[in-house]
Amino acid sequence: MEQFKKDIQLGLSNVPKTLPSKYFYNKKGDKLFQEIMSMPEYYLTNAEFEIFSQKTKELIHLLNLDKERHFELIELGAGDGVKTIELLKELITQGFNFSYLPVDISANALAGLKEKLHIVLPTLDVRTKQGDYFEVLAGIKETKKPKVILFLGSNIGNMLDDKAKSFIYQLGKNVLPDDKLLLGVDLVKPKEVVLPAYNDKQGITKAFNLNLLDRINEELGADFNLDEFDHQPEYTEEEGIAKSFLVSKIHQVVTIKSMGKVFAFKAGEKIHTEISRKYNDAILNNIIKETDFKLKEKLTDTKGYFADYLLVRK
Ligand code: AVJ
Repeated sequence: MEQFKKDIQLGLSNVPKTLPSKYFYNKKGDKLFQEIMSMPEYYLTNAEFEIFSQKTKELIHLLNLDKERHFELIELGAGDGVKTIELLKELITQGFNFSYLPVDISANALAGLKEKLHIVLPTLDVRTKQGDYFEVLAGIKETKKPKVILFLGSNIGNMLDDKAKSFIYQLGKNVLPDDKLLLGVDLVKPKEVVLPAYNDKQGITKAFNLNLLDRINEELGADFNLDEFDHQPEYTEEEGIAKSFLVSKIHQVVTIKSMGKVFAFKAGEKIHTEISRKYNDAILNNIIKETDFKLKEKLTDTKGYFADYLLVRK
């Protein structure tokens, strides 16, 4: 709570104003994100699900695991686990010996995942961990077991490149020489495909973005009028970064009671709430060049929209 308050205070004092996207995921935000993943415009989930369901055996082969050795399958930002379950099932069928350690910022999502896994894969050893990615990094080192780290769904796309660099660098410092990282990323493509994914006709993404203000209202006693803000996504293929903004429709002053602060918004003033970076080999190679990892292989969907990159230690 204190951290939330600090982050909001800092973001709204920035010029231009920002709010951290990690705060999208409260109970209502989780539900809206579930809806986003099933929208026709949001191609990312289907594309990666296709890879996990159609290329499962190839994926397992690439991971080059030893059936005789117990390993840990750690998933950062596991969410509902729908894609991962495809992999988990096949690993079990093939007789691999492993534990599944899903990590997520949302305790709510983790509880749902645990319950689901208990039903569909009752023999699987599952150990959930709540926290943000950076918080759980150090804990990864605790065991000397071989590890496969999954970071799927283009979740890394919420980080600016410098942050992604330091994250993968840190990850490299916290794993053993044979450990692997499977990184699922959305690929750079024309705006005709990308923009609708962040600007759906039903307004689900808009509600997802606005929920951030609703959460500040509820948890910090603010008086944001959600009707006076618009959702505005931006993307150019040259830059390869989808950006989401909330735009104040009018000049207005918002009070955040628990902080004892007021924030003024000009008509047309934007709050930057999210980046969703898109990648290709060159962009990814630039991000990992100073880390212990190198690209080994990539699996893509038939449309070539999405890629799961296998990274191994240099
Ligand atoms: C969960 C971070 C991958 O950036 O595409 C979806 C979140 N935001 N629609 C993304 C999101 C708006 C999503 N990630």
